[in-house]
Amino acid sequence: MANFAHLDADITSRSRSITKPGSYIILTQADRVNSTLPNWRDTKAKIMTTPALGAKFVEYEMVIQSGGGTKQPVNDGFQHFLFVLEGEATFELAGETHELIQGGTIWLPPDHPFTLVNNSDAVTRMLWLRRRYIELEGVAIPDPIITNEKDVEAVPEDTYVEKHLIPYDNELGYDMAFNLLIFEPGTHFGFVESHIMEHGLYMLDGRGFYYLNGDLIEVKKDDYIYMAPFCPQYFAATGWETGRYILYKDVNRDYIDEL
Ligand code: UGY
Ligand code: MN
Repeated sequence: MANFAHLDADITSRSRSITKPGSYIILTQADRVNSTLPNWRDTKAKIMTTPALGAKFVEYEMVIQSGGGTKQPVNDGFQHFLFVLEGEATFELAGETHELIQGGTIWLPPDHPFTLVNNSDAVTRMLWLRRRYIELEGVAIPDPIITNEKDVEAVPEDTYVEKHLIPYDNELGYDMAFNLLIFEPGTHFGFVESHIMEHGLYMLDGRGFYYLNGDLIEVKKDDYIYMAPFCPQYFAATGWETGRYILYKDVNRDYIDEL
């Protein structure tokens, strides 16, 4: 008989994932499952959101082994956001190489083929989001962004601070935001939000309570949350550590294309 002794069978305390389509999902790291993506070698993709949930984007946690990465340039016509959760990666765009470390942040407009390889000895984990770009007549498509969250200034936002990793506030060319929200323990939102924008949320540090559409759920580092449009949402940071999460949302468009 196979020996499963190394696996934790404590299902009730281990599984905290919830799926409420049309509302939200919580997908914990322990409950995520590996997929193989055809264009990636020695890499497992944990697919966290797709249109199967009603979402307009696809988001992955990519786990890239030493020597792993893209087999051929990613050239799919979508816009891309990449963020280094852990480890290092060599990113190549238009013949230029960039060495990414933890916190490395990339935004690419459509039609900017890139490669990404883990040349280090350790595993690299990345967040990757792909979405169709919505062009605006008369507004130029912005250039790629290659930075690190550590170099982005935090701005005050109600009861917490946040870093706008994509500078969408002053630039209609961007139709997505990726903000890094930072909460001191004990701080919380000033109100329960409900809005048209979808969210993909990855907990980077700390813990807290998320109120989602009537449910109050404890969340912590490495949990993932998808929030559908108009899912009422509220966060309160608990624990002893500063809480941080990175949050996708759609911005700067008026949704009439969907009529
Ligand atoms: O900007 C936002 O929509 C953000 N305050 N929402 C969230 O963190 N759930
Ligand atoms: Mn929100």
